[in-house]
Amino acid sequence: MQLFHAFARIACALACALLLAAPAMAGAYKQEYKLSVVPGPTSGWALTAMYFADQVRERTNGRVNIKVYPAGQLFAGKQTNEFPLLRQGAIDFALGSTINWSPQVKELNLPCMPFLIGAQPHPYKAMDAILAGKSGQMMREAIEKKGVHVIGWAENGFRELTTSKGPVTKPADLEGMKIRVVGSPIFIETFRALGANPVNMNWSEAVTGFQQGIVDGQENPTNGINLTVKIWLYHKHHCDWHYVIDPLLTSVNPKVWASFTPEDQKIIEECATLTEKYGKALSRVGLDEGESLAYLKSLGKAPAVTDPYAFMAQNGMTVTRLTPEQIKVFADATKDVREEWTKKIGPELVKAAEADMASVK
Ligand code: X2X
Repeated sequence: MQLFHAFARIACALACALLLAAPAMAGAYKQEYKLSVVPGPTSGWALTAMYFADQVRERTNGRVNIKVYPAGQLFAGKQTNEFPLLRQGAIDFALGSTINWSPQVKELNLPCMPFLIGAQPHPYKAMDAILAGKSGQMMREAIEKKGVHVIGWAENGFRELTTSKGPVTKPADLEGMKIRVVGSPIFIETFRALGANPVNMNWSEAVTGFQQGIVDGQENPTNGINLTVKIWLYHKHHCDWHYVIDPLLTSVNPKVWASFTPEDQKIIEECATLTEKYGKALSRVGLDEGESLAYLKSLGKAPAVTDPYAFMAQNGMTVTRLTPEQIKVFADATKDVREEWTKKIGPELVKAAEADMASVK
C-alpha cells in the first residue's frame, strides 16, 4: 500500500510538472504573428504574402500562425518607416520592398539604379542571377547588419510608367510631367534627370492622387499593382521601359526568429523558397516566355489576366513597349544618376551585380 502511495505521488508530481510545462512551451510562440505589406489586399504582393502565411501555417501544423496586414496597416502612414518598426519588433514579419527599405539600407538602392537591370538582354534572368549571386548575398548581409533577418526573396516586378498624357517614347515626352514616386532620393534624382517633376507621395495616398489628377503619371509593376488598381481609370498610356525592378524580401524580426525551434525555422525557410517561386510567377505572368503561367497552372493558381498587354489595351490604354534602342536613350540620360549612386552604395556591390548579370547574358 505504501509503495502504491509512493507511485501515486510520483505520478501526480510528473503530471503536475507536465501540466505546468505545457502552457509554458506553447506560450513561447505567439498566437499570431503580424506580417506587414505596403499595398492593398488584391495586389500581387499581398497575395504572395498570403501564400507564405498559408504555407507556414499548414506546414507547421498551425504552430506558426502569421496574419497578413496589407495596405500599410502596421505603420500608419509612411512606408519608409516599415523597416525600423520591423527591427524594433513592433512588426514580426514583413514582405518588404527594396525601395521602401533603401533609405535605411543603402545597398538596397541597387535594383533602383535606373536602367541597370532592365536594360540587360534578359532582364528577368539578370534579376535572378543577382538574387542568387554574390550581389544578392551582399544585399542580404547589409539587411542583417541593420538588424532584420532575411528568409528569402520574392518580387513586386519591373516598374513601368503610366501617364495621363502621352504616349512616352523618349525623355522629352516626360518634360515637366508630374510623376508620383516613393519618398526615396534615387527616384527623385532619376526623374529630374529625365526632365520630369517628381512628387513624393505614400502609396496610401497615391491612388486618390491619381484620381484627383494631382500628378500626371506614376511607375509601378504591371501585374502586381497597375492592373489591380485599374490604372487605366486614371492613366491612358502605359510605357514598358523596365527602368527599375523591385524585389521583395520575406523577412522577420531576429528575436522572433530566434524564438522558433530549428525544425520550424527550417520549415519556414522552405516556405520562403516556395514563396519566391510563386511571387515571381505572379509578377511575371504574361511578361515572360510562358514559364510563369505554366508554373501557376501547375499550382492551380492561374490568375484571371494572363495577357496583361492585351488586357490593358482592351481597357483603352495605349501600350508602348520600348525597343532596346529607345531604352538606351533613357539609359544615357540617367548615366550620372547611376554613377553617383554607384559611389553611394559602394562600387564593389555594383561590380558584383554586373558580374552576376554577365553570367546570364
Ligand atoms: O509605393 C509604391 O509604389 C509601391 C506600392 O510599389 C511600393 O511600396 C514600393
